[in-house]
Amino acid sequence: MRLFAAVLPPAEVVDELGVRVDRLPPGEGLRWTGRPGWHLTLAFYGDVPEETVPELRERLARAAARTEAFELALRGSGQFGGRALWAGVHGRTAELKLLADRAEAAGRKCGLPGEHRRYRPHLTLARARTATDLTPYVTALDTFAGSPWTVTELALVRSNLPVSGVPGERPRYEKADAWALGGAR
Ligand code: 2AM
Repeated sequence: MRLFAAVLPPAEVVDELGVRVDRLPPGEGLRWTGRPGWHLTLAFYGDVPEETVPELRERLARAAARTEAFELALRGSGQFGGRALWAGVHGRTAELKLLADRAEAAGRKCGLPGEHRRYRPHLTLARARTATDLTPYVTALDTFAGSPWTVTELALVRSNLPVSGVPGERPRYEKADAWALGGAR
């Protein structure tokens, strides 16, 4: 199954951002991510063999236990090469990165291939099929400052890719498991 580790912002934080995103023009060629699935990716595992999932869960449970709860807030926006528009992350991002490193290491130790990209905390809002000028969107979201919240858990999320073949249909995300961070007990 296709899995990734993530931090899931609470509903009220998603709603605050949603209000701002609703005011943006839809834009041609932009695929907006589904609001119920908004997340901060920590590590992407791709297709994980069924027999590897128990070990991955165990290692993620340990990674969560070793990491203290920490505070974050969504703030501002940015883009990756005109291909992805995202909301920015503010607050204890060093702790977020540490959690991402641990989540990635959990996958690697299970033998899952992990591309080690430089970790850039972000919440993807839209993707563009071709390089697009996303500057107006980034500018419009510049003043966005969401309420801070305390990250208390590490989630394992299952991504169900669309099977209908309908263009533009989005993957469905489903929380498969979650573990309390060490300091959150
Ligand atoms: P993104 O927010 O930067 O796009 C589920 O697909 C999540 O895993 C996405 O939010 C995506 O992060 C992240 N991800 C990282 N590497 C990926 C890859 N190679 N393929 C698909 N998703 C990936």
